[in-house]
Amino acid sequence: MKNFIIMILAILSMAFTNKEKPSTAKFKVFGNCPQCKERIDGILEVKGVKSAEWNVDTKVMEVVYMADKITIEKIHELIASVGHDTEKVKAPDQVYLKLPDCCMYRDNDNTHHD
Ligand SMILES: [Cu+2]
Repeated sequence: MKNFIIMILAILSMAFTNKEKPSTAKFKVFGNCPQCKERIDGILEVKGVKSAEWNVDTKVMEVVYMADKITIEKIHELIASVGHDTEKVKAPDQVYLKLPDCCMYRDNDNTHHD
């Protein structure tokens, strides 16, 4: 009986330590201005993303997410879906071309990444 209880406790503690911890990812997202920031950070207000903070100056996105709820690929796709290129995923032209003029980062030599 004592062994049985120890076994149950061992299984329980394993179950708890196996709980997913948040992952942090840092990658480049292309954009220009505070309006871009709102758009980029806003699209990541989804289940599985704990926090998302894009830096307008460095263009670096720092995202904290739960890898069991959302994949990093999906995060890149979400950002691209609102018109912003990431390191991995290019935004569709038809979405990009609808961005306000101030957000047209592909025309800006400073942020051009080709
Ligand atoms: Cu903008």
